[in-house]
Amino acid sequence: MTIFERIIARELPAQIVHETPEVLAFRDLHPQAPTHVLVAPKKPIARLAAAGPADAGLLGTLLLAAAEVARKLGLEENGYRLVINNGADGGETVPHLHLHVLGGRRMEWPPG
Ligand code: DGP
Repeated sequence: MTIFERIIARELPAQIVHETPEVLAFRDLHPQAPTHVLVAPKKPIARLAAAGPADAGLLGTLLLAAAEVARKLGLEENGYRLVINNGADGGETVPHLHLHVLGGRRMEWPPG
């Protein structure tokens, strides 16, 4: 069981900012921006590459939940960044699909 599954099961504490029947959003333990929230499906999909056609609706739900989190946390006006780290070179450290919502500062492009 991953850390995120344990957070979703309420076995580990987290600062939850948004919840729906399919999605949980909580603050990142090591924030990389003034606002840094992780939006995860409750269904344990390891990473984007492990999602299949049956997950298409859930992936859309995840994106819309990220936009809702950004709206709720006041990021909409100045903007924000969404990130998915997929696999080792992508920087993935927790093998449970999640979107990073980063905001509250100007992001650089390209990322380092
Ligand atoms: P990634 O590298 O994309 O797999 O992102 C994993 C993120 O999860 C990373 O930014 C740090 C965060 N994280 C790791 N452990 C915990 C935890 O126990 N609680 C919370 N809230 N975040 C965690």
